[in-house]
Amino acid sequence: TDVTIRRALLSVSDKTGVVELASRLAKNGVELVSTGGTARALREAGLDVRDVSDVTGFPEMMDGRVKTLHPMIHGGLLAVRDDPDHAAAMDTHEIGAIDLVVVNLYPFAQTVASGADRDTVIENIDIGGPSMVRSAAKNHAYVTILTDPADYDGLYEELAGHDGATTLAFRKRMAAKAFATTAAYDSAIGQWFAFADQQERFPASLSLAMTRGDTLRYGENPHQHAALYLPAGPSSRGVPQAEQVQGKELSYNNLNDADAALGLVAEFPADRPAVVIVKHANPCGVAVADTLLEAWQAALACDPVSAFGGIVASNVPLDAATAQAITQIFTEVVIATGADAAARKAFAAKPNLRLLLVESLPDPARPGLELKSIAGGYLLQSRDDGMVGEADLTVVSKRQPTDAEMADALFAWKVAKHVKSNAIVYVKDGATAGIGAGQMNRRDSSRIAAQRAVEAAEAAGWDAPRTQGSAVASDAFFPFADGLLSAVEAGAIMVIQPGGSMRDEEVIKAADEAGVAMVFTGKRHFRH
Ligand code: 93A
Repeated sequence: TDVTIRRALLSVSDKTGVVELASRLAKNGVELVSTGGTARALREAGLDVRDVSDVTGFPEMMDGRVKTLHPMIHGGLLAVRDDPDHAAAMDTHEIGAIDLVVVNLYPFAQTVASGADRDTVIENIDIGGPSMVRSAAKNHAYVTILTDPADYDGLYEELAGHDGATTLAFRKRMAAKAFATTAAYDSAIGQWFAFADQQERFPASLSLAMTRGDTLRYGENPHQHAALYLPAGPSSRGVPQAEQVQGKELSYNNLNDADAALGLVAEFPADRPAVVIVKHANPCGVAVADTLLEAWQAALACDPVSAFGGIVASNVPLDAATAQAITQIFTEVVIATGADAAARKAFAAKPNLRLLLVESLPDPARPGLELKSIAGGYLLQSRDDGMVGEADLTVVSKRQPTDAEMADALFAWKVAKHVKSNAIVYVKDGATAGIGAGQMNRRDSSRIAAQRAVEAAEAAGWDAPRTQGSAVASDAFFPFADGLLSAVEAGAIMVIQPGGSMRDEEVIKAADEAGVAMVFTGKRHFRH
């Protein structure tokens, strides 16, 4: 059962040890056949090699996709040499037996790991290699298959101990390894296909093409260091850079809050003025109105206490009246798509106020990634570009919402997306009436939002809080009816929420009993 090695086919991507192996084989009088790159490496080492194309009578073609896939190769690998029919076929077609195959495969897994694009990954799916490996391994009664440079030493021992032949035991061992290798290889390919979508959405490794912009005075707190990094090269993400027109140096928190304010105000089409006031990255007042001044006043009225030291964003250029009004309270940052000369003059009276102007608003639907650090790693996710319009909503209540209720509900939903969870947002007539943010349970957020509305009414001398007759948004579903009922108690007559709770039926029943209209978005907006 020993088989003397007379002819070897070498075709390796990992060329480790292949020159030494081929030299030893050549010294034993073994004929060497090889594919393009491998043949080149062997010739460079001064060895005599026959090209596969010379054996097959075909050139290696189609970018190497078809090199060894040929009966002259596979006939030489698969023939049962003791079978007269097989032997006759070999004779007829002048197929020479191949006794040893040394193959290792295109580096598929390494290519995926390198973050290569889809086409490159596909090109690195080896077809001819595994075919030869499997042909040789199937026919291990006659053929020796080596798929790992670590086994070359074992081959030397075999050849030395058996007069240039291998034993059946060795060939069997190598065949088993060969099938395990091709199985693992195909399994990696299968995995990649199954998860290719996810893999393509994110880089295989993170080396952010960023350059350091300003070193910031400090981070979130004075004992933390901080710097601003910006995308290297021209901004390719369609996000306009802000220009600072006046005011103190921007701090880490200023940048973070201004980003939150601009991101929210950009959700409102610029055909109607909108104002957002942000504190600690949460909106504390949001309003749209016929004029910018009215929008500012309505946004401020929601929570005048929190607005102190806030960050103000507008979706339209600032005018003098609004600028005047904003400067009446202490404001850290104002960011807008412009400011006329009179508005600039009004701000100039407050030299510390940071005025930022952007050419345009960032597109809320733009693609992008969000990075967050955790101990020992980073979390990367696509940005929350979820947008909900009236057409996406399902009315689940018996009562149909009115147009005005629907408008307030969609407004509340936009705001809730930008409020840290748990988020509860009441909206009445295009202005937030109460916002509950960042609580660990939804009931507390609801309570805070309603309480804010009561306090705002007291401060403004209104008869009733503006939660009366409001629409309320919840960033995630109400797990129980009690959350909805407390909103009803606060005066909500319209509810917008994702739906999808186990107790949806109970919650819908409660809404119907209270005569409240309710819509499901089918989408939630956690924000942490
Ligand atoms: O592109 S292939 O799937 N088609 C083939 O016919 C073929 N024959 C050998 N890949 C093929 N190979 C692989 O080429 C081998 O598995 C080995 O990994 C590589 C060696 O190519 P070269 O000798 O040109 O460096």
